[in-house]
Amino acid sequence: MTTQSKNDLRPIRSPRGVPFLGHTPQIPSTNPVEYFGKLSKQFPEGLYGMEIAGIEQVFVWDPDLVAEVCDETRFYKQIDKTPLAHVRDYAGAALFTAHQHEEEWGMAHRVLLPAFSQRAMKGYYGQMLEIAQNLVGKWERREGQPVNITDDYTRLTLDTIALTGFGYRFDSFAKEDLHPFLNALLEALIESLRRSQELPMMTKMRKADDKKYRANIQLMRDLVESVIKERHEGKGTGEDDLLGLMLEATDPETGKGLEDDNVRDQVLTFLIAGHETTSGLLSFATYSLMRNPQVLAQAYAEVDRLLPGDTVPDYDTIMQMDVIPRILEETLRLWAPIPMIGKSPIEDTVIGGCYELKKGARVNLLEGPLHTHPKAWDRPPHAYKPFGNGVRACIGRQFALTEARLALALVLQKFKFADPNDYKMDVKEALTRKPGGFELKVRARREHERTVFGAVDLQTDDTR
Ligand code: MNH
Repeated sequence: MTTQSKNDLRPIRSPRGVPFLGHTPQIPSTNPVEYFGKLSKQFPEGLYGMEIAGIEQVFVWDPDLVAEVCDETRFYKQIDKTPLAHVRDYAGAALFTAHQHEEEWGMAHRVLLPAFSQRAMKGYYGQMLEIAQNLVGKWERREGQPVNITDDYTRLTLDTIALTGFGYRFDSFAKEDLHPFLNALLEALIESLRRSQELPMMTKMRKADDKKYRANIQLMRDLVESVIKERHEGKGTGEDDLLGLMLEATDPETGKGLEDDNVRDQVLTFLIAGHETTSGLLSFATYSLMRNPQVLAQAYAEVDRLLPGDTVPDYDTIMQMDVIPRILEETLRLWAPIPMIGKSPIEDTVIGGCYELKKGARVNLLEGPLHTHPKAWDRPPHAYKPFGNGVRACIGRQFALTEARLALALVLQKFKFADPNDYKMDVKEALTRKPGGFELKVRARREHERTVFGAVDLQTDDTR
């Protein structure tokens, strides 16, 4: 960057605030990111600043500004002063919430990366399929009754990461209620978010909430302890899943293994990060398909072509799909399950040639406004960030996409959906977002509803 004269600098504009209290009083206690997204419409320059709980924050979504913020020589993933600083109360220095400078991040990243290669996905596939078939089984038993789509996708994704990662069975489809772990997690996430938006003084005054928060954290840790204990007692070590790797592997760079407490925090992190977002993705995808019957018809046609009759999908078939992955990508564009990520400049810097950011300033990248910005169409590399950026981007991307492709393919092979209550999107934000109260009726597809492909059709592209 060339030297900047003071004259080139322009102030970052702000919505009107309250003297002394900044913008804190106007932040809604539910769905704050939705609110930040609405405010973006008032600032065509693609960024604005706000003071929340005494912290200056800058929100950016213009693709050119975002491209600068994604330059890892200038910006890093910010934990301090973000909700993640509070998520560390239970996720510690595990992958998601570790500071870039903490040794724990690099160690876990190096040890776990091989477990997330596309090749590794082939190894998890059988277990992914087993859980997806449990979902199908439940919906077959519920034929004609309303099912809570989001809750069932949550059962699916939680059971999948627990089984593939840790050999642990939640058996969520056998139970009427969601596992208590999920409620504890939801409440803890909401509390973390709330703490990041209020002055510490306010947090201290909410004694009962604090007690509840600690109890929720304890419940989650107890579960993780039992997952680890089961491994030590049962199958023993030597499994080549995530837990096996974390217990056994030494980091090539430091020559050390992961500490016990760190393994505990990683297991909890994977149970959280490995299910929340993918269930949101599947829920938003199903919602979007209900609203786009032509796309739904294309998805059915793809499934009927690749999985005729009762064909059980194998890994290669899932990888050959085209329409379903595009539906998932588009869903991630319009409904990114993690709607905002935090970055900070390593040194004082200037973005867009005129907006000054101080070292360590908190910069929030707004996914929704970024993904729908008119410039997004001709700025591809940095205009689509549903999995975050750089070394701190999602490690579980292939895992999520493999699991989601399979689940969507299987439910479309088997079911038709009906929306008798005309569901209106009601986003619920915790750290991730999901549709709230999303119910549909499901019923088995009949033979005549399946797309019929003749031998000729199979050889041409225009089978629709
Ligand atoms: Mn995931 C980081 C989105 C599925 C495990 N994930 C991130 C980030 C985003 C993200 C965005 C970066 C956050 C930040 O910068 O603060 N993740 C997703 C989405 C899906 C998803 C949209 C599904 C769709 N993630 C998964 C799955 C797993 C997983 C599945 C595990 C099996 N994600 C992680 C971990 C990190 C992460 C671990 C932290 C990586 C790191 O910082 O090194």
